[in-house]
Amino acid sequence: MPELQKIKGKLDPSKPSNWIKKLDNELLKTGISPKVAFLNADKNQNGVCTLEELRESLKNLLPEEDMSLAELKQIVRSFDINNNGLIEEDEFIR
Ligand SMILES: [Ca+2]
Ligand SMILES: [Ca+2]
Repeated sequence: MPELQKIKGKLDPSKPSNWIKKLDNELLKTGISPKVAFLNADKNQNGVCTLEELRESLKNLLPEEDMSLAELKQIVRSFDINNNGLIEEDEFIR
């Protein structure tokens, strides 16, 4: 799962994020590909994933985890190559 490795690599290593590991396990267990994960997260199917959509999607995958806004922003930033605050499909898949 190289995309998740990418997230892990970019997160602040001084703040261990347990839920990323759990998410990794969850995706492996369910066999969801990054593309499918993105399409699921993109609720209104407009080709971009907002922070809010990401939060909903992660909440569904990991209902017991309470992710902070700061963590979510960090994830969006780690993908957001053109810095518009949104994750486009090709930013997520690449
Ligand atoms: Ca969307
Ligand atoms: Ca973007």
